[in-house]
Amino acid sequence: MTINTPLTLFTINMSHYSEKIRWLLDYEGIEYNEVALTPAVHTLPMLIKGKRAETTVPLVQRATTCVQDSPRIVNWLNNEYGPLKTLPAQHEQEIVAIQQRFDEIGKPVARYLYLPGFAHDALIKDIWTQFAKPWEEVFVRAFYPVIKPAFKVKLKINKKDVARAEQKIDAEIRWLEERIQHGQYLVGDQLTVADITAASLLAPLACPEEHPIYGTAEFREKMAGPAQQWADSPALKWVREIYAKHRGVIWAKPPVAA
Ligand SMILES: N[C@@H](CCC(=O)N[C@@H](CS)C(=O)NCC(=O)O)C(=O)O
Repeated sequence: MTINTPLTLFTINMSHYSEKIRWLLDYEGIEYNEVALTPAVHTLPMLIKGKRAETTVPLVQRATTCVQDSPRIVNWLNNEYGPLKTLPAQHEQEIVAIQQRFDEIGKPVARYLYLPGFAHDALIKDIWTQFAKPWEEVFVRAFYPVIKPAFKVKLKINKKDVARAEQKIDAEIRWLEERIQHGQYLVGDQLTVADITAASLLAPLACPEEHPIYGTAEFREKMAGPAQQWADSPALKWVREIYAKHRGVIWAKPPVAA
């Protein structure tokens, strides 16, 4: 197995953790094929491939090697394809610490978006089935009335937990605002994994136009509506600037269904 063996990135279209790794691969020029999984149907393949009792995306696979969990994927990519230009050794500790802090708001951000989002079932079903095979589309649409409440319990989409999520997001947005007063990049004078993590994990709130889902008018209005409170904050403006400057075309090579 060599570096020339093709890399596959398993994602869910709307997943911001997936976007983090997709962006990293694009920026580093590491070739990969993206396989977009349909929510709910993703569970079993990710459980089996990840071998970590987790069902999450992103997951990368090269031949028989599978790596799940975005910080573990960053490490693995650095070892196998590195040194990554976005993980300069002299700043690695600091970058990894910032990566960790923004990885921690991924779930609060999802929670915060789905509370208003679930008032728009047609939109959620359309997003969830964007890359579905015909049978998956039938399955997800038919079982949506069961999948939705299960998802709400799993992701703790209830008023109390969403209120906590809002506080946590707000605190990180304030932290980011303070940090970017010292320079355009979070660490050093170039784009690093710290910037990619912060920008992609906050992207569903910032709605950068480069993103094919977060950038749509419908997503902005129906899912990110309450995030309007931060829309003009320096932090979310920074996210949009980093996207405009460093993201490039998303899905230049469109993902395929699993
Ligand atoms: N710690 C993980 C979190 C990934 C995560 O929560 N992914 C979400 C999508 S944004 C997911 O796969 N949710 C479905 C599930 O948990 O089965 C990482 O950094 O990769």
